[in-house]
Amino acid sequence: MKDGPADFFPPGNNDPNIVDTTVQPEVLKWMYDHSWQDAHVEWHAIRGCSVPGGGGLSRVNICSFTQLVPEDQNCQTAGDGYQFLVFHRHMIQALKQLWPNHSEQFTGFPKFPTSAADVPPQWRSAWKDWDRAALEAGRIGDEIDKPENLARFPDEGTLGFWLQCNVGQMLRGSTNMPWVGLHFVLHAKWARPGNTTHGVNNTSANIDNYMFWKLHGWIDNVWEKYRLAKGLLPTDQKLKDDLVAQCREMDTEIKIIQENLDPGEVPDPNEPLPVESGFFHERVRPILESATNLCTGCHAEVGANAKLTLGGHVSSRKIVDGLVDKPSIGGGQFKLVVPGDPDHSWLYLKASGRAEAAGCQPTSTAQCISGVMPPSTGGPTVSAAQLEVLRQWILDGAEGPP
Ligand SMILES: [Cu+2]
Repeated sequence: MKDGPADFFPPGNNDPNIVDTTVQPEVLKWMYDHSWQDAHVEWHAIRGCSVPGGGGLSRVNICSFTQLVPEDQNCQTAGDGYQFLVFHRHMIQALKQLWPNHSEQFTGFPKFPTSAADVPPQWRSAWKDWDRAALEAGRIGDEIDKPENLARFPDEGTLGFWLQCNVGQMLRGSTNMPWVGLHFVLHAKWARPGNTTHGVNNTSANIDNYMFWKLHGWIDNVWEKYRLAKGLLPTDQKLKDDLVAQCREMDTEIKIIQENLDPGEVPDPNEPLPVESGFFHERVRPILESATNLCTGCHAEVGANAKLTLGGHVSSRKIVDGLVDKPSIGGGQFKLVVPGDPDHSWLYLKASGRAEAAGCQPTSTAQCISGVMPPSTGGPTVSAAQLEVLRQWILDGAEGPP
């Protein structure tokens, strides 16, 4: 894959003055394959559910998923400003992890761009100077670690609000907050009239655009500089938890889009789980949710593959209920778990790589998909010791928590 921006021209028009810049085609394809553009739209739309006509951008009637609608709504609270920062950081980090050798594409402007020299060559001829308010706001961002600038923002959410929200939107109760509107003017500045298929001002496709990541990366840099100046570290547990929460929200939105889920099929992520104990909960479940086996990457609580949930925001009781004496979808006559009989339990057969030899017979409701799980060409990834735990649990009657 190449570095830097990719050129994009509208069909039949190679005028250099109309060229737009996107991320590299490989990245574009990955994002479309994973419904990132649509999920990004839904993420913003679900934060507009409290205003009349809000959520209107949604293609899946996202506001009907009332259990997912955040209390913090778009540009109403500092909490929304904070989520804005965390969510866009989650996207940036995910892309950098996918393409560690091309992270430049997802890295922000090193400073607020103030002249044509600060932008890619494709955009230089279109450079126009900022007005004074925007220029001053950009300077505050670059110098966020100066005491007088730190003092303007009592917390990260207030900073996020200031960076995100539009001209005229002021945070209730805030004082000393300078001009608001940076995120919007940055988006507007790189819009290419007549070439908006992947335009940074095209709400449904703006993440395609190279400048999207430059401007959001700059916003992220400002936030990080603020955090460091305030003594907050990238390794702080709260930040990690908040990033995971945003990752999960995006995943849920992706599943709603890709699998056409109804509101009734999506659990409430804020509903507390019961405190549980017992062999399954303490010994088996951690194997299913471990980072090496990653079963719950595909078998989580929302939109699970093969309708099989092995972890996520769900009680162990519910996981076990979904396994014991339940038919499989890919294991023919086999049930997922037969108490006392691991060698006829599809879950165990799949995890141990013995499904192929088990003699699966397709039925009217279940075909036979006998490859090892998690998918691998080198045999089971669940270790021998872990398989022994799983086997023991089934032999002992496959009990769940009371
Ligand atoms: Cu966004």
